[in-house]
Amino acid sequence: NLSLIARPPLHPEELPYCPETSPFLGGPIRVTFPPGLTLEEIVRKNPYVRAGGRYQPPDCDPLHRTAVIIPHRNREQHLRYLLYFLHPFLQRQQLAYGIYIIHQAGNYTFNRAKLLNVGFKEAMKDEDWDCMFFHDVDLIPEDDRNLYTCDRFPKHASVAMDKFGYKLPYKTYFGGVSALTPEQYMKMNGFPNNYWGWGGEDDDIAVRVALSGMLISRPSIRHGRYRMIKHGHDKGNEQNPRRFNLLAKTRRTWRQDGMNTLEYQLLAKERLPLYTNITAAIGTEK
Ligand code: UDH
Ligand code: NGS
Repeated sequence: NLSLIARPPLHPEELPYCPETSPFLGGPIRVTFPPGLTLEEIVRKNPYVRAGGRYQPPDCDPLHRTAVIIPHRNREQHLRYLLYFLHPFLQRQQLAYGIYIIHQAGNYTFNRAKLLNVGFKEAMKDEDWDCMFFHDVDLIPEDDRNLYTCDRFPKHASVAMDKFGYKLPYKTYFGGVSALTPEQYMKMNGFPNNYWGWGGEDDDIAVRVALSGMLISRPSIRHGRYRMIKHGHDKGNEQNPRRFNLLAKTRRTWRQDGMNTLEYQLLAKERLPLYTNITAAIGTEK
């Protein structure tokens, strides 16, 4: 029956698949920071976003399901700006997505990589995501052709940040925004749990990618552009003096520290209008 074969593929709810390239992409985005922005305003501007910061294209069956994991403590204003730009950005890409904020409880030294491990674990309990975006709260993407989908290899997305003159600061830089499939993530045993304070954890992650036999994939320098919201050093995230020693040992430690040794206490998981808010107690340095 030819008429059946010729019809676009339908999923059970009778929607056609979304196209390979979204018709809604607009390219470069003018990123400025409107004063007095409120969460209510962002909610109003994104009527299709559901509780927990979840979205599905209304008129097509998405080809990709992406969770965005954002480590967070005490950066409420940055968070508002990121949500303001990120929700419409992801919708223009016709993705099914969910946004997760991983909040470190207490005042102990910040641990970005461990929070990302917590985010991975908690997001995967919700849904069979096919791509995880690990996203600093202060980086706003400036071009929607920078697709929030995963590649054959772990992807480093923030290749052109304004603060580095829109180029990589060094060849193996893996900080800012990166994306892995759950398979890639598990293959490298997730991220390290033992980097407390600023610096080095992103380099450790890049080393893990290589040690587990993978390469790094990157968008083009034209598309992977980000504007960083200017800020000073955070209290509670001082430079980690141990980072160089830890990095020197990654080859010996990556199989013994990571997803397979992750321990934390989930204090709250709230489905807020624009994101799922996860609060975790992640302990202290041994
Ligand atoms: N983060 C928080 N709260 C903190 C610390 C870090 O939410 O107290 C998160 C946040 O998502 C941030 C990410 O962790 O984007 C990375 O931390 P960072 O922004 O401190 O790292 P970055 O390298 O900045 O961007 C370091 C301070 C640079 C000061 C420059 C002064 N001119
Ligand atoms: C490297 C850090 C990275 C950091 C990068 C950019 O030196 O964690 O600088 O820093 N590695 C070590 O400290 C071992 S930035 O210019 O954003 O402050 O991401």
